[in-house]
Formats: sequence, structure tokens, C-alpha cells
Amino acid sequence: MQPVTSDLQVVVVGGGSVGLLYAARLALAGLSVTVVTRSSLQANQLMEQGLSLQRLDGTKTKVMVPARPIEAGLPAGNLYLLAVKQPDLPPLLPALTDLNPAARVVALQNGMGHQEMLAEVLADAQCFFAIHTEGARRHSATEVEHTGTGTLRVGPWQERNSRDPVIASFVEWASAAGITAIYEKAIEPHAWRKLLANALINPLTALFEIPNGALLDSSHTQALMRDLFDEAAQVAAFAGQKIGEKDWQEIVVICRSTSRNLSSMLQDVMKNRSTEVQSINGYLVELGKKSGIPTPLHETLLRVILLKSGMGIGKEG
Ligand code: KPL
Repeated sequence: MQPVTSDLQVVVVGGGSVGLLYAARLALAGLSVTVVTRSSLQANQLMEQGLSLQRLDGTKTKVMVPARPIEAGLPAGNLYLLAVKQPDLPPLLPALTDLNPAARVVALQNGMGHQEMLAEVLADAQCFFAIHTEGARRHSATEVEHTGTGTLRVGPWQERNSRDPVIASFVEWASAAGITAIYEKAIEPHAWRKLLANALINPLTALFEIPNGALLDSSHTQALMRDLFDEAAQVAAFAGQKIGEKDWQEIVVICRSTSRNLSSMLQDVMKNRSTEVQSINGYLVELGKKSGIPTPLHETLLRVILLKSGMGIGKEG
């Protein structure tokens, strides 16, 4: 059922797998959605061909969505869903300073660090964060496949008493689109758990070039994941997050429910794009150094992925 309020105008910033997945599902539910892409080529293709979604059951559907390149500036809207990777966030920040103060921004990045970046350009009341475990694969500039169901959690970084009406409406629309969406009081604890999932699944799948589910096929990869989990859980404890057995089980569930999915890091490595490894494993390594907790496995994976994605020797940036 569609929510009663229909005055929500969503701008999805990012034409990658996650941006296209949310744009297609929200637009198909009847919501006004505009996609902002990095290239004018992709914006033109979306305008001409529409956006095609392959559902989990294999059926395909197409929806027309307005699209424009970021160089044309951000269009008017009241909810901006930032579906770009951490490394692509800094160039977007100046455009966010011009947003209407009533507009809300929902940041969908993996890893840590984006909350500080956004706090520099937006008022606290405008900043929201989302953590999701949906799987998506982009097949072309206009085609996306939904490869695994998960949960979308949206809320402020730290606990806020009042519920924001724009965010509440977005959560209702996401539910109407068939997404398990939850308005959380605080995202930080969920961001930590997602950080751990990404710190295990993403670099290992990128290193071995396997889909998420294949990590569970071998006792060696399972043992590696467990060791990485134990290292990360100690760093998380330093940051005040109690990570336990339930969280380990949750990571196993994510691997299973997105078993056919190629992690975002593997997709980046395959396309020779920069990865989010610095804001995922790199974040854990840095915090480990500050707190005196050794993180040799995360440090090794960080180096391996940087080398593999062409950012290694002589090219650090
Ligand atoms: O968040 C993901 C990612 O690929 O970045 C998971 C949940 C691991 C799905 O692949």
C-alpha cells in the first residue's frame, strides 16, 4: 500500500548498483525520484532508455526516471539519498551546502568517516545515515539486478529524541517498495556492525574473486573470517561497541542471503575503480593503532586490496 503522504521528492545521487536499485524500487512504488549521475552519458541513457530492474525472481521491469549529471547541479528535492562510495563523497560536499535547510540527506556509504565529512557542510538536523544489506549488481548504465534481500535502517548517527517527518515518510515509502525499512533512533551501533561485515566479506571476496556465499564453502575462508572478526571486535570494544557471537552469526547470515552477490569491493576491483577499503579495514587499522590493539590481518588485507586495485606501490593517493 502506498503511504498517504506523496510530497516526498527523492534525489538519488549515484548511478552505481545501489543507487540504481533504490531508484528503481522507489520509482516503481510510485515515488517521485530523480537520479543524479557522474557522467552525462549515463544520464542521457537513463532518460532515453529508462531504468531496468531485474527482480530476485528473475523477472524484469522498466521504469522511466528523470536523470541529470552532477555537473548540472543537484535538482530540487526534499530527500537526497547519497549512494556514492566514500572516495566519491568529498567532491559532492560543496553542492550539499546549497540545499534547502528543510531538505534531508541520507548517506548510504559503507565504512566510517562520512559522518564527519557531512557534519562539516550540513546542519545536524539535516544529516541522516542508512545502513543496508541489500545486494545489487549493475549490468549496464541503465540495468540493475537485485541479488539479495536485506534490511534498510535509517536514522541519525547518534540518538535523537524526535522523529523527523521527511525521514519517517521515506521509511514508509521504502516499505511500500517492498524493502524491509526501519527508522532507527541511532545508526552508530548498526554502522559498526555493518563495518565489521564489510571488513570481512568485501576484501576477502575481492581478493579471491568469489561471490559472497562462496566464503562459506571452505573451512579456510571461514577461519580467516573468524580471525578477522575477533580482531575487529576488539577495536569495536575500544569504541564502546559490544560485539559478540550474535554479530558473528549475523555476518554469516549476510553471506548466505547475498550469496550470489559480488561484493561492492569485488565489483570495484574488477572495474579497476578505487575501493572503500581505506574507510573499512583502514579505519579499523587506524583505530587499532590509536588504541594499542594490533590488527595484523586487517592491515595485511588493506595492503593487498590497495595493491590489487592499483593504488599500491608508488601510487598512494
Ligand atoms: O554491503 C555489501 C557490499 O557488497 O558492500 C554486502 C552486504 C557485503 C553485500 O555484498
